[in-house]
Amino acid sequence: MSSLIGKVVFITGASSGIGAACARVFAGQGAVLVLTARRHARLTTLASELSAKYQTRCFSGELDVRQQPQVEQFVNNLPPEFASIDILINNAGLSRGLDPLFDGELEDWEEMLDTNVKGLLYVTKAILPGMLVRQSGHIINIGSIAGRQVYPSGNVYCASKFAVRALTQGLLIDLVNTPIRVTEVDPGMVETEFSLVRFRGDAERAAQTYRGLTPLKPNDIAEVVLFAATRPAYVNISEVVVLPTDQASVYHANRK
Ligand code: NDP
Ligand code: 8X3
Repeated sequence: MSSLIGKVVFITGASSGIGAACARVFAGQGAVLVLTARRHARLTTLASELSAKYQTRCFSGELDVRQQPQVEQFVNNLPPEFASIDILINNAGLSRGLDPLFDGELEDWEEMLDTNVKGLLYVTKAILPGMLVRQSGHIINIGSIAGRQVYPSGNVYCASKFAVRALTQGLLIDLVNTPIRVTEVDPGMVETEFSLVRFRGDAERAAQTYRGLTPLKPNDIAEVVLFAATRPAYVNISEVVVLPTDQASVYHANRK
């Protein structure tokens, strides 16, 4: 296992779910963290927890990945000890609504595509040049099984995750002549705030997503991300699908 001690890990969407779990597992391995999301208060709380538990050096900042100039400025103005990013975890993402395409809301479509696709591109574009100069780095994108199969009313969310998959594959090809690694981790159902966000705070409807089955926990995904990040430099885990045992595909779940 390659050491993460002192490696700088930049995480988008670290205020909740999979992103926060990644922060915890990487902190446990001695990494230095840049925690970003829009809800800065949550990041401050997480940073205090990690510094008390692991003496982690954390820099946290409010960042909306949809705002390209803000992303560029944020990355270019990181304090020197956090500026040489070794690992980027492109995790920020969301779904809005679950409706047939013809009933979809324009603003929901914009939000999903702006966050999941353009946001990932903006952050990558801001961070990758430094990795190229240093000839070192690892970009880990959180995709989804929704980027491999389309489910009813999943239309635009699925399209955004299919795009993440295409971008991961494109990056992998474009970076083949460099030591920079590119990984995509595609989870099935993980119990986070994802469904609460999708259904705009309707907790009862969100809970239905995981009804009668045992979903993954955010930490299950974080451990897979950690595994990919700690392989020897000549090994690239290019893609991993992680499902709950109770889920076989977007269409097949074992609900009791
Ligand atoms: P959560 O809702 O718990 O976390 C989503 C994170 O994304 C939050 O930290 C949120 O932070 C951040 N985020 C959303 N919009 C923006 C934005 N515009 N700028 C910056 N950060 C943003 O959900 P998950 O942890 O489940 O989701 C993480 C990733 O995992 C997403 O890409 C999702 O698509 C993917 N995924 C989730 C699955 C699941 O079943 N939960 C399955 C497969 C993939 P804030 O609101 O503070 O900005
Ligand atoms: C989240 C997984 O299947 O609920 O990406 O869309 S799913």
